[in-house]
Amino acid sequence: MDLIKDRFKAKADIASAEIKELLKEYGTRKIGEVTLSQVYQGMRGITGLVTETSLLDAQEGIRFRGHTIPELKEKLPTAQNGSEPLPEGLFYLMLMGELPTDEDVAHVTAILQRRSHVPNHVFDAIDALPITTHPMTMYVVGVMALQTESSFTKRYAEGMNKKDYWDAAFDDTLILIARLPRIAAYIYRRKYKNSEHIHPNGMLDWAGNLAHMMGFDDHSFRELMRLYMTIHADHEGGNVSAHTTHLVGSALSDPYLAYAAGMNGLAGPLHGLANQEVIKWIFEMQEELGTDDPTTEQIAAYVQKTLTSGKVVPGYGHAVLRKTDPRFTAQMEFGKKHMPDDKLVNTVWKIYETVPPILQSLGKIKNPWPNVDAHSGALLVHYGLVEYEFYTVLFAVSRALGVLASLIWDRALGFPLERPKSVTTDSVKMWIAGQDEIWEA
Ligand code: HAX
Repeated sequence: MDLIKDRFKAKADIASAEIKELLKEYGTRKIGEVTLSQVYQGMRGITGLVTETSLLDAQEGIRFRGHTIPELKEKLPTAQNGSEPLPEGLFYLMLMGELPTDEDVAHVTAILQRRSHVPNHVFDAIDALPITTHPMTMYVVGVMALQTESSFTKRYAEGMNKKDYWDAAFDDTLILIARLPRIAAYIYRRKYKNSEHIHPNGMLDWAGNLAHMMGFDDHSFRELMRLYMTIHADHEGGNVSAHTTHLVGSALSDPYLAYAAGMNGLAGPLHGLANQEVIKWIFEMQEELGTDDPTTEQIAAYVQKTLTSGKVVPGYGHAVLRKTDPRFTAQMEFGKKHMPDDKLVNTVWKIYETVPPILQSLGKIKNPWPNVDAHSGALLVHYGLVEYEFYTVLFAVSRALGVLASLIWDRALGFPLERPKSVTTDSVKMWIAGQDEIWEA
């Protein structure tokens, strides 16, 4: 691993010096105007974070180190006989800022394989939970149990020099990413397959092995996992899971603690849990309508009913995006290639025709278009992965690649404790009445 570690360190030193220069010259320049609405309404549009791994454009969608999803599909190495990008390659790209060669990706795969052994106490911790526990709770408990392995925490206790924080974060990250597929697959087999566990296959890539350990050895399912793990990995820094990981990490909580915290955020229905909510919503619609092939008129009526009962239409809308999510489109293309006649997948496409004009007509929704979660479940159901409560765990395994690559950068660049200013409504009222100067506090 020293090879990529050294390469990374060289890059981090250059970037660190560059940022220092930038701040020396432009540090006091105002970027953006913060309004009272922004303060009260989820800090939308406030630029207040640096995340090096990816950047989200409201119209175009996500770019990973400058590369769009269609570009990644062309440029990242694939598995032998495969055509989908290997997520190890995306991890390398996010970490190093440059596209990996086939050898670089093979190197990362080998690092992960060598570090994938999960200690037994992690399984014991998961087994201690009732079988009815939500898979995301089991997952976070598993990650927390693995925290006993943190070299960041151990080295910090031994008096680690702050210059070495990135190095310890690097070690923890590679071990954590290596072990997450095993933890996820263990939860799946425990909860849904009578605890009949499947050993890892040391010859497989990271995502292929996840598919294998879950019990899906179909070639196209492995390909789906490679695509899935790639497109869910990162969405710049302000989303709940990325921001939480960054925030908790800023207290020098180790990567296990920071990532587990972020995944608790991913488990919320407005964020990553939306992928289970979409399929649940479609299954309920099918049951109510008594058909697995609803017409667009039937779907439209069901959408209206959802809205009238004060619920959101899951899988639609976004805090930043203002167009169809390219992660949705990538999955749609996968569906067209591998399962063009699947009824559920076709229903997802009919929902895509039906929902945006209805949401648009409400006049208040800033983005009526589908996000990543609108499509993923239907592809999984096609292969028999019908246990939708598990879907967010897959999202979480993928998201580790982005948020942990970012966390290494946070430590390499010496980012400080995050501590924005908050106000009270009383202080806001006094500020409005000209009796206080809270904004300068
Ligand atoms: N269905 C119904 N109403 C919606 C809606 C949807 N899909 N999307 C937004 N709205 C509503 C909001 O609830 C809000 O209503 P109120 O003014 O009554 O509170 C109004 O429209 C304005 O919201 P917005 O500014 O357009 O959207 P936000 O930035 O506040 O919220 C959300 C973004 C993603 C949370 C929102 O679109 C939503 O709840 N979508 C459904 C859940 C979902 O798919 N989440 C996954 C998002 C992607 C992601 O993180 N994946 O992991």
